[in-house]
Amino acid sequence: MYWELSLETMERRELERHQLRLANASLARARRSPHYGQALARLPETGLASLRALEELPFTGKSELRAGFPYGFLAVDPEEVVRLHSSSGTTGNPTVVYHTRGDIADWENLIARCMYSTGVRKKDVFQNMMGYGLFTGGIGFHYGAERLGVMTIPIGPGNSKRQIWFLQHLGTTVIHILPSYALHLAGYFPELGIDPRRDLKLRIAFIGAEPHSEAIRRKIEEIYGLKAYNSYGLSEMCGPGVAFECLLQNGLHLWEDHFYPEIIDPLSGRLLPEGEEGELVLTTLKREAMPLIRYRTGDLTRILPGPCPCGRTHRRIERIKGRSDDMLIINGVNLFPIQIEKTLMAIPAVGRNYLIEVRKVDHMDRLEVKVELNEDVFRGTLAELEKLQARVVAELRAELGVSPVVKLVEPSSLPVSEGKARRVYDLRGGLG
Ligand code: DLL
Repeated sequence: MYWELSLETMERRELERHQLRLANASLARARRSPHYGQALARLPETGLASLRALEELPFTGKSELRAGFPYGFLAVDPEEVVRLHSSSGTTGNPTVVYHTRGDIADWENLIARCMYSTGVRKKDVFQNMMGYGLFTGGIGFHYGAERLGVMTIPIGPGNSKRQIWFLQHLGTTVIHILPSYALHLAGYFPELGIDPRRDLKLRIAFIGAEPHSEAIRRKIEEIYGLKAYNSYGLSEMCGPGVAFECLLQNGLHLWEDHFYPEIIDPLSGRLLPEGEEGELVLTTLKREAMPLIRYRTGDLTRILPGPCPCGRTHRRIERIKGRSDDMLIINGVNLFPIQIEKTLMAIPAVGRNYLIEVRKVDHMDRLEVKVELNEDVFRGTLAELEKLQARVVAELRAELGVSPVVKLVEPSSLPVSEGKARRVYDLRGGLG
């Protein structure tokens, strides 16, 4: 079950010594970049005496990355760079991430480690439905899968009927897919007369790149008849392959021989005691082209206590709750979109998609939730639909502490995109 037994199961004290050596080497490399040359000027040449001393160093945020565009974070001779990826931001300079040949090799190996740990083997057929190109989901997984030696179909996202044709005729056993797209794709099965559990050979899905609740995971598993593993990553660290669920699906092992995690209070920036929820901060331990020190991911999670029975010693993070900048404040009440998803998905009549809109009405915030229904429920009587609507309002109110306006809509009527799902529209202007 282990791709790299000694690294994955390294005894904790040894792992921490290993991390300290790697962190000091990473700091030395980082200082060759214009940004860290300045930001870390006061760091002694001998480096850090302990991992805790990292706490004294400044954070790196997305705004620094943008300000450093295009080469402010490059720590190697440009000739050493073999690839660039860019993350999916929409405003300002893009954030670009450079890779040396060594970075690519490490990344491939991490993906192979993740896939292998869930039981993917050479005999599998792997259909990669994530976007190829600047986004890291497609290419990142592609090379990892080839490294493992599994036949890889680089189909990318979209063109749903063709996806299903490939699933069926090539006997695909493993897919990599956005959770929102997995649910959308499922909408095509009835029309094609396909029962995925009966007619397809799927046994494993890797889902990630966007927040999703446990209920969505279970729904995907149920529809397709497979096991869906949560995969977390971000372009700034490499892409997918930063943290990954093992067979036990009880949190995501963060690969600590490549990344050093800290959890901070997103407001004060203070380090939080182990086990508390806050913003994940990562330091790269091996990256060459663009090492990042104390990078604020914006993602909210916590480190789960205790070792995992799978035998891996790398600590686990909890499923990402959202981004610190995702939080909605509705008439003073704070809430996260994932709470809405969790509540909706626990109601059996609710279908595969939903949308959240917030706007100002008479100076007050109005939270509106559009909810797709299941095919059979949608054809119910008006009285049944009214009863269901009242139930959805009541359950959301109980979870959120605010009362939403709920609109029940037809199955497959809400917009879907080929990329990451956009489910929250804050229409309050600058004040939201
Ligand atoms: O989304 C890398 C990736 C590709 C991960 C494929 C997993 C699978 P970016 O486009 O840079 O990279 O977006 C990174 O997406 O900071 C999180 O906010 C979010 N994210 C990624 N994975 C998860 C996940 C890729 N499993 C940003 N659960 C991150 C929740 C996730 N959010």
